[in-house]
Amino acid sequence: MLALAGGVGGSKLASGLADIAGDGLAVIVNTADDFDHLGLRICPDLDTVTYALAGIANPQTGWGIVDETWSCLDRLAALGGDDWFRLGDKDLATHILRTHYLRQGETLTAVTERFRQRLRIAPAIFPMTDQPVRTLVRTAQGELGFQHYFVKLRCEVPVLGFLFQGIEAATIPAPLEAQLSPVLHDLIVICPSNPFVSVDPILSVPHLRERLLAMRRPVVAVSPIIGGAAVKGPAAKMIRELAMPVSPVSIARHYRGLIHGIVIDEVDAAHATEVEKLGIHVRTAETLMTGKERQRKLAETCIRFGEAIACTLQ
Ligand code: FO1
Repeated sequence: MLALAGGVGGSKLASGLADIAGDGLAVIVNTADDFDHLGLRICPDLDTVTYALAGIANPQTGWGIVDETWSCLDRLAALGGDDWFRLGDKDLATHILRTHYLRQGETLTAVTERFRQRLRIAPAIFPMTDQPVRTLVRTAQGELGFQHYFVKLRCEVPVLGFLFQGIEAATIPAPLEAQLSPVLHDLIVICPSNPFVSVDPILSVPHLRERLLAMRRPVVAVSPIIGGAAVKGPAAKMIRELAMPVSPVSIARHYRGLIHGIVIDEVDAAHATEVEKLGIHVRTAETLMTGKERQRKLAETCIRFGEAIACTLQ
């Protein structure tokens, strides 16, 4: 099973899928949120997914490590350093070591694999590319770096669109390339991550979307929009600012041509007919993942849904 994931929502479903599939799961993670901060390479989505799969994620924020302390950040602020991006003491170890290995010439794929092994995580975790790709948010104030927009400006500036700087030169890392095979994976799940800034960068890596389609396996997305709002993050606000209706119909339209089915929340059941008119199968479920049990249940729903779709693809 292959999963495409960005931040917190994606990491939760990835955890549920991992509970069922173990090392049969491979997660492809967005790296366009990555940035260099205080001399360190920060890869928020890779870390969010890694910490979730390792069972050490901070349950309050969804990002960072559980039982975090902030001594370093406090000292940094006392010395006049930037503290708008909150790097916890434990989390810092990841950034320091990753930056060290990258400077020694290792690829991000190799460093991610090192951490996966040390943390005894069963599923494979792949950055979408080893080349630097950076999301720029187009606004009336100009183009803003993603973390500047997301954390520093708290997504308050209206968005006009997005650019993935460096995407043309990005390539699929060889270990990920080897995974894009129907022999290894019978289902592709697009996790309930932000479609514009978490999933689109992955799908924009040259040839990746085509390689997924060529697998001819069921592709199932989970809507990150529930009852006209996003569970976390700015997805709903972005959809509104891009002049689309805030409903799972917009998510289905966005992924049209790639997905065969979409899981929408029970509260959105009234939208099912409109989605089906797009030629996309619909399954309704409880998609709010409050707790391990619900993560697993939603993962099971995706798997069963994929199996039902597979019968129609023969
Ligand atoms: N998100 C915040 O809203 N504020 C932060 O200070 C913050 C720090 C941070 C540090 C490490 C890390 O891995 C993630 C962090 N995030 C923070 C989350 C991150 O900005 C977003 O979750 C993703 O980039 C969006 O998917």
